Amino acid sequence: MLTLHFAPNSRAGRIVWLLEELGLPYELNRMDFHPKDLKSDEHRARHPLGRVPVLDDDGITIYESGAIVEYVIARHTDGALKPAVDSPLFPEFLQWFHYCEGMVMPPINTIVVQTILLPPERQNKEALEQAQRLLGKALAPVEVALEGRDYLIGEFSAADIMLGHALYMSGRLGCVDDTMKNIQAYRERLETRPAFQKAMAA
Ligand SMILES: N[C@@H](CCC(=O)N[C@@H](CS)C(=O)NCC(=O)O)C(=O)O
Repeated sequence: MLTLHFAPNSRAGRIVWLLEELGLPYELNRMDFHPKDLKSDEHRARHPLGRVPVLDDDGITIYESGAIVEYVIARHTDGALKPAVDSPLFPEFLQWFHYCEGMVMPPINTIVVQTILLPPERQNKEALEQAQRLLGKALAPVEVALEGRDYLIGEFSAADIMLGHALYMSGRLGCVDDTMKNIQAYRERLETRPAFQKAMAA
């Protein structure tokens, strides 16, 4: 049985979205997004930094959302939501899949720290503005890639679960500027997917 260690409004939503898209049975271990749960000895035994998501697959424990997505696809599907290695879509799939945690999430993390996590007296306006500029730069190629396409590689794939979730989070933080029309339409398209809605309601 797959058990997802989960907290709301976190990257754990990606994994719920994935499992719902795939129709796989799973259990949720719901925790609060709070140190009392995430930094407990019990959860640190699963993830040394006390973070989510963590997946447990009958005693196999794995963390890092991208790795979990890859693991579930490899071990629990017949290659769903991922082009075959010899497909012309494969390189682009890999690129956008990893672009998410590599390029888009770092400035989002800084924005969250500088607006939500730090008390106002410790917030740094310069760091915030730099992260906002960086995020704008990181999203520009995504805006271009989505021109004339419904999804990042054309068809819906796990890259949309990674990057789409990041864009959803950045939209909620008010970080996607109004000029990025393709990204806005893409987010709205993703938000109509029943699996996405179930995941965000979890
Ligand atoms: N790169 C990791 C990031 C994991 C991560 O930072 N998760 C956040 C939630 S989105 C977390 O657990 N934060 C709790 C904390 O930092 O105490 C992944 O993709 O799984």
